[in-house]
Amino acid sequence: MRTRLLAPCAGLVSGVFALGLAEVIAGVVSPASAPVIALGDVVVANVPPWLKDFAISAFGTHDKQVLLGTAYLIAAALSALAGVLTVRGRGAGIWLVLGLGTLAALAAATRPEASLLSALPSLLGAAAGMFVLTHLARAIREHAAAAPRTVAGELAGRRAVLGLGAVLALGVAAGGLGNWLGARLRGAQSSREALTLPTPADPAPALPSGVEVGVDGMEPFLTPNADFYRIDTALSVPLLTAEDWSLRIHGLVDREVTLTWDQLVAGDLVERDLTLMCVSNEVGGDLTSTARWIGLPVKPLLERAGVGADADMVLSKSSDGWTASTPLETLTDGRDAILAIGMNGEPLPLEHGFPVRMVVPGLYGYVSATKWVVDLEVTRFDRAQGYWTPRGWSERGPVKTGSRIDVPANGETVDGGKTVLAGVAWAEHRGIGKVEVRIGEGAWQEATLGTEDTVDTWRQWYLPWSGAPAGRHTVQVRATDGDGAVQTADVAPPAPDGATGWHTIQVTVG
Ligand SMILES: Nc1nc2c(c(=O)[nH]1)N[C@H]1C(S)=C(S)[C@@H](COP(=O)(O)O)O[C@H]1N2
Ligand SMILES: [Mo]
Repeated sequence: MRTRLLAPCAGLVSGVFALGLAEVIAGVVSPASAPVIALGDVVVANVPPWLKDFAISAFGTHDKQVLLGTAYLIAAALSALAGVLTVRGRGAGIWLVLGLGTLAALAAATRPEASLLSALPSLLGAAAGMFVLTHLARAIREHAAAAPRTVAGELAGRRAVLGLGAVLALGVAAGGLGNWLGARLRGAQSSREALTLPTPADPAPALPSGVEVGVDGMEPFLTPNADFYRIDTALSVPLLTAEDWSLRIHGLVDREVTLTWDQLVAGDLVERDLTLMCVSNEVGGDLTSTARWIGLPVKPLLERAGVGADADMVLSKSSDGWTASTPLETLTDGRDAILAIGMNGEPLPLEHGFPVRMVVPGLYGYVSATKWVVDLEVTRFDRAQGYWTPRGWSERGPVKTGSRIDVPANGETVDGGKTVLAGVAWAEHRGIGKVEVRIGEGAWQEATLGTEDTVDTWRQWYLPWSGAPAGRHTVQVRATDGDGAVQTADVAPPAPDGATGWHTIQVTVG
């Protein structure tokens, strides 16, 4: 065994051990205080809009895994470096570990929901890492000093390798234990499993027949929870329980209101279908899904608190400090803005905001759909900002009219004899009046619409297409909303307030 190879391995192994131990402690303290999560959160909070845009368009809803993967790769490289430095007898290796641990501890301790304990995982992890690294380095140096071909040298080498393996296994096991502990101790999963959703006082009618156009390859009208798109800044899902949840309504109000879980479920719950859309959705993108939500209307709650005459915004906040700025009028003009607890007949999944999130028809998620919501501050746009506004996104985010071709897929070859074009269109809270399709430079042809569920949900469409000549064709779609406004052809990127332009695909007729 060469020292040259053992040194970076010792660093890596110490790194795994340090992070594993930190995970266990974070499992007890709070999952978000784990060093890589805490540092990753700082990165997420400071990404420029173009980079967030790029990450979402390149990796979609896998942006988190990519970020975490990158973070672990960097941690691995730095650990290896610390190993090499330490084995060579340089103090810089140990200082590197201490520096990283301190940075991560600071990041964890300055989180919105942090306590003094939040610094512990990184500090103790770093201490353990320094201890293990120092000892491994010494063992490796002894091995190198002994003549490698002697029995003593062989033994020292074997001992070094065994030691590395044992520490590595311990670290990995600790990491797994930490994650398991985190989920159990906070009880979010068991709280969710123990719940039975209350029956809404005002249930949604059965889905009208014909909301699905019945074309192969189309998504279902209601998106199963497991397939519902997910976007948020939380590298580790906030773990709340229904029993401990409460919501504070304050700010420009006559009286503060605190709502507990029991009070929420005892209220007049409504059930509503609503399509949610992310402002980062590119033209033709899939960051939109539809669910049947159960929740408590926001309006009567605000009335109970008594909203001041000069208020024009509600800043909703999640347990991990994320915020959304929602125009007050969209919460009081009679549309179905709700504090949702149910999603397609189940309690909210943890990653979709358990136990309570907000949804507001007609607004992009970043200005309305706060998950893990715990605080509503009645305020003004000239006094407060939502999370994404100082990061280059518009303070208001009404959903823009849009449409998408789902069948056939872009670049697909179809049978010219008889085929069908199909997709979805949306104009939340205005509804869809018309969808038109154009093939090449031909005339716009009106598609057949699926039955409307509500003006707050997307609408499927289809257009039979037969007798097309062989070759490549461009297909475009545009929608007209319920007020008669045609979807704009102007091409705009997602930032700052939503992408526009007509979805255009290429289809080859075979
Ligand atoms: N707490 C919290 N809520 C959040 C976000 C977030 O980052 N943190 N992202 C918002 C954004 S940008 C969107 S598009 C929707 C997505 O909701 P979903 O993940 O349930 O689809 O959640 C919104 N609510
Ligand atoms: Mo979003």
